[in-house]
Amino acid sequence: MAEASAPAAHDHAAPRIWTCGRHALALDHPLVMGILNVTPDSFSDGGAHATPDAAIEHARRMLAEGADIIDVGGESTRPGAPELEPAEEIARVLPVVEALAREGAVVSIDTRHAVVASSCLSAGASIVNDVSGFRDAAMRNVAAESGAGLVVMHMLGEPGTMQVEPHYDDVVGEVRSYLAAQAALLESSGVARGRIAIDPGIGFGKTLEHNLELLRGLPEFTALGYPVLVGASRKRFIGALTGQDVPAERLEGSLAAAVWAVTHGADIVRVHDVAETVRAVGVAWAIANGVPRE
Ligand code: HH2
Repeated sequence: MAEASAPAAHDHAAPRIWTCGRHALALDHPLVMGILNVTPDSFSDGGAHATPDAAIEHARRMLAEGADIIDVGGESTRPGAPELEPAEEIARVLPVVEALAREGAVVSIDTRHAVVASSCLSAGASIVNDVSGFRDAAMRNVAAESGAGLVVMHMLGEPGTMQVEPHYDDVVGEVRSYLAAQAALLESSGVARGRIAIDPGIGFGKTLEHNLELLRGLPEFTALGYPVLVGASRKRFIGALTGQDVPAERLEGSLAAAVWAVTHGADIVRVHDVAETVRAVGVAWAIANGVPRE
């Protein structure tokens, strides 16, 4: 009789690939996406990298620390944040995207606006990270006409109102169905399946308990077959658990969440503290899967 098999160790021979424009990202180890906010009002590091030179310098540091992807955002999506004019968003992000792409970095553009996404793709970005999950038909067209990687995230409603008494009957089931439907919509618009990653959208219209349930339910997202991205870094639910009001002080909780995520099915973690995350996740991954082959 066959022995009950242990959880599948990682198959080094055939890594899954996330196709992001000219980059084929192997998912044989967790990828770290470094957050680059080119905004005066992000919740976590508001204004620290608001000029192009400061932002580019910070991105170079994150790349040196082991970031696989740099996620450039020009519009804060913190709860209640005002919506930005796309022209202003483009003015903030474009010089940064251009410079980093020219240096060979895998650049993701974090935007809800089709015109911003298309300008940044022309400037060399390889990934479109849309917190509104490609709800906008114009955004799906930009996606279909490009070869870019796409992050489809779940958000309940809009940033202005998402935290007003969010309710689900079954948060994991509902978020999972939404992501599956949005990914199918992209595929029916002509996007190759291998370009799509999904993200349960920690903090986007979720209570503390919803966030915890989503993290506990990660294997259900992995089961959809798309790479799974998790963005928990410095978020409010961590502060709620640790009693820390200042986002930049939430390092240990952020590392715990990243380690949990990669050991429960996440392929990509979106983080502020790259060096610390690379080390923490590297150790957790080695325990779970063995040492990656060079
Ligand atoms: N979280 C934020 C922004 N973009 N994208 C993805 N895919 N997943 C996330 O969880 C996610 C995201 C948070 O927004 P913001 O308030 O701008 O803060 P920061 O970018 O510093 O995390």
